[in-house]
Amino acid sequence: EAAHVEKWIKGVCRYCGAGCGVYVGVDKGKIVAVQGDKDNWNKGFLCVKGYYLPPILYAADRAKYPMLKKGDKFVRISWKEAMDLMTEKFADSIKKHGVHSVAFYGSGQAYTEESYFMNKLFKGGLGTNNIDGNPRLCMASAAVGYVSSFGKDEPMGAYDDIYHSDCFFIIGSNMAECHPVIFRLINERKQKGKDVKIIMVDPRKTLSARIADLHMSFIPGTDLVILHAMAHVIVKEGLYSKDYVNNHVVFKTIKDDKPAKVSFEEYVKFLEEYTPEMAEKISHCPKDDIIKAARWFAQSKATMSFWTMGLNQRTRGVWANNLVHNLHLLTGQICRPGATSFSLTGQPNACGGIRDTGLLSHLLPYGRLVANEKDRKDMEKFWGVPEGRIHPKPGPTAVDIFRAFNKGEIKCLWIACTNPGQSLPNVGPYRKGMESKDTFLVVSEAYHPTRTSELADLVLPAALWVEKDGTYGQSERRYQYLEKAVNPPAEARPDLDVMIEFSHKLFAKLGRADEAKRLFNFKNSEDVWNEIRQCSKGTAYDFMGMTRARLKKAHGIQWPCPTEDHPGTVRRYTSRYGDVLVKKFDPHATDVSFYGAKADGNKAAVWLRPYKGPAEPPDAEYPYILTTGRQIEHWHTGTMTLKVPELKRSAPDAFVEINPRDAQKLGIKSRDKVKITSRRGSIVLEAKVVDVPRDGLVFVPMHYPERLINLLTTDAYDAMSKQPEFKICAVKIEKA
Ligand code: MGD
Ligand code: SF4
Repeated sequence: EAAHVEKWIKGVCRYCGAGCGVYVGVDKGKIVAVQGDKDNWNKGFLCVKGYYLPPILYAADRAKYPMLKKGDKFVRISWKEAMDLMTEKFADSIKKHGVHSVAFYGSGQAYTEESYFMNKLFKGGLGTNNIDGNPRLCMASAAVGYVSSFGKDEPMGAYDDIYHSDCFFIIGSNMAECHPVIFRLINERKQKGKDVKIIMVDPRKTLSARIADLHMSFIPGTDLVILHAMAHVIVKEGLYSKDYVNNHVVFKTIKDDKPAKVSFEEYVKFLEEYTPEMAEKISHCPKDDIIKAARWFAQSKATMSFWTMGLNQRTRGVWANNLVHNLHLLTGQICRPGATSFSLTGQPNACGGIRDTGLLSHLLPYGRLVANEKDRKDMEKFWGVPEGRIHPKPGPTAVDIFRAFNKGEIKCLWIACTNPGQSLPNVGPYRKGMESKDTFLVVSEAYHPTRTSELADLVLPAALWVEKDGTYGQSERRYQYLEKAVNPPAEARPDLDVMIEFSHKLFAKLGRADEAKRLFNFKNSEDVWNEIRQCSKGTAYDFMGMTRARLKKAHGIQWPCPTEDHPGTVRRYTSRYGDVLVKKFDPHATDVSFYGAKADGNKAAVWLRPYKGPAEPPDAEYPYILTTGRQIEHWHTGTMTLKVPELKRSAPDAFVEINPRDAQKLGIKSRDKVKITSRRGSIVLEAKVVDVPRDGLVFVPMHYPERLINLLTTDAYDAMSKQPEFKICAVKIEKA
C-alpha cells in the first residue's frame, strides 16, 4: 500500500558514491517514502538500499542525547556539559602538549561543508595537519593515481560515457553489488549496443562477472603483471596511438627516489619482460585472455575502465591505478565520449567532501598540497591567517592517527561519521587504544552503541542524512544539494552546528575568541558553501557557478563550472567536448590538454612501475588468501542497513565464501562452522560453498558488527597513498 505523502523533497541517496538522485516523501514530519529522481542521471532507478532508506531514521538505537562514559556505563548529560567538557579536554591538551596532541578523523559521508570547516579549523586555525578521514581506506590510491598520472585528482569522464562506450574494462570492482545503478547502465548499453564487449578482471566470479564476455581470473595481488602484459601486446602489435603518445604523453619512472622522465623506447624495453607468458606464470591468468583483452581494449571504438577497491585497497594501489591509466594513454582511449579511465567512488562524498576540500593530512583545498609552499601561502592568505600557520609537514594518515592514539602521542581524538572500531584494518590493537582511559575519545554518531561509540569517552548524537542540509560531490564530479526534510530525533544535532560551536568555545579557552569570530563566522551550511566556492575560484576545480540556489534547482552539476551561466562540464581536459578551462590554463591547446600537469608540459604520464606482489602472500602456514568487501544489501559497518528489516532478512549475517574444490579438500560443506585465522586474529563463520572465489581464495563481507573480520586483515599500506591492503592477507582455514 502506497504511503500518504504531504510533500516530496529532492535529495540524494545516503549510501554509495554513485550518487543517485532521490525524492523523499514527508508526511506529518516523518520520511515515509523514497523514489528515484527521474530527471537525474539515474533516471529514477535506485538499488535496494536506496528504496529502503526511510527506516534508518527511525531505528530504536538512534543516538538521542550526549552520553558520557562513567566507569563502564554511559550516562546522559546536557549539550552544554558535553561541549564544556570536550573543549576543556582539547584546550588543556593543546596548552600542555601542543597542537599536535589533538586530532580529527572524518568521513567521506559527511557533508562537504562539515569537512571543509574541520579542515579550516585544524590546518588554518590550530596549525596542525592531524586530520584525516576514512577515504584513506577507500579512495586514496585512486586520488594519488590521478594526480601522478594526470597532475590533478578526480576522473575526467562521466556516467554519460557509458552510453558511448563499446568496451568496458572492469577491474577490481563488483559493480553489480557495490554500484548497482551504474552497473544497470552498462547492462542497458550491452543489450542495445552492437558488439559491446565487457572484460571483467577479478579473482571472484561475482554477480558483475555474469554479463562479461571475458572473465579474467588471477591470483590476487598479481594484476600488475596482467596490465603490463596488455601494454606489451598493445605495443608489440602496433595497437597504440603514435599521435596520442607524441602529443599528450610523457614516460616516467623513479630514479634515485625521484620521478624522472624516460623515452618511449625505454618504456618499450621495460615492457619486454612482461610477456603474456610471463604474466600467466605469475598471475595464473591464461595468456590468450590477456592478448584478447589487450586487442579489445585498444581496437574498440571507445573503451571505458572502471575500478574500485580491488585496485585501491592494496599495497600497490597507486601503481595499479597508474597502469590502468597507462593503457588509456597508450591507446588514446581517453577524453572522447565513451573512452575514459573512471574510478568509481566508494562513499557518497569522498570526492566532494574529502578529496576536493582537502580533508586528508597531506592536502589543502581544491588541488593544493600541504608540502607546497605556494599552496600553503595561498590558503593562509585566503583564510586570513598569519603566514607560516599551516604546518609544512603532512600529518599522520588514518592508520597512523590510531597508532599515535595508541601510543598517547595524540591525546584527544574526535571521530565523526565513521565507525573505525569496526572498519580499520587489523582493528584489534586500535580498539584497545580507543578504549584507553589515558586518552580522550569523542564520537559523533547517529546511532549508539556502535563498535566505535562503545569505546568512546563522550558520544555526541548526530542528525542523519536529510535531517540536515548540505552538499555531496560524487564519482563523476557531480555536486548535489540535500535539503533538510525532517527534524532529527530528540537532542541530535547536525554535525556542522556542533563543529562551529566547538571552534568558538575551544578558541575562547585558548584566549583566541576574537580570531574565532573572524575565522569561523558561519551561521549555517550555506555560509560555508559560499566560502568554498570562493576557495575553488581560479583553480582547476572552479565551481563559482554552482550557487546554492542553482544546486537547489538542478539535478546535480558537474565541475568545472566557473560561472553562473555555465552548464557544468561532462568531460574534462578536452575543449572540443566542453572543458572551458583548457583555454584558460593552456591557451595554445587545440583540443586535449592535461592542464593539471603543467610541469610536464600539460602532458599525462605513463609510468614504469615494476611488478611487486602483496604484503602478505600465502605460505605453508597460512595457505589461503582472505579478501573482504561489500554485499548489495548493506552499507559498510551495517549501522544503517542492518536496521532495515527487509535488508536484514535478505542478508542477516556474515559468512565465508569458499569454492567447492577448496571446500572438498578441507572437508567443509555449506553451513558448517569454519574457523579462519590470520597472523592477527581469528573468527568463526558459517561456510558458504559457492563457485565464486577462485582456488585458494575466501571472501568475507565487512558489514556485521558481531563478526569483526578486521581483527584478521592487515594494516600494511601503500607507501604513496597510505591506503591499507584490505583486499589481501594470508589465512588458514579449519572446521570449527
Ligand atoms: P560506515 O558504516 O560507513 O563505516 O567504514 P566506516 O566509515 O567506518 O560508518 C559511518 C558511520 O557514520 C556509521 O556508524 C553511521 O551510523 C554514522 N553516521 C551516519 N550519518 C552520520 C552523520 O550525519 N553524522 C555522524 N556523526 N554520523 C553519521 C568504511 C570504510 O571501511 C571504508 S570507506 C572502506 S572503503 C573500507 N572498506 C573495507 C573493506 O572493503 N573490507 C574491510 N574488511 N574493511 C573495510 N573497511 C573500510
Ligand atoms: Fe544509493 Fe548507490 Fe544504490 Fe544509488 S546505487 S540507490 S546511490 S546505494
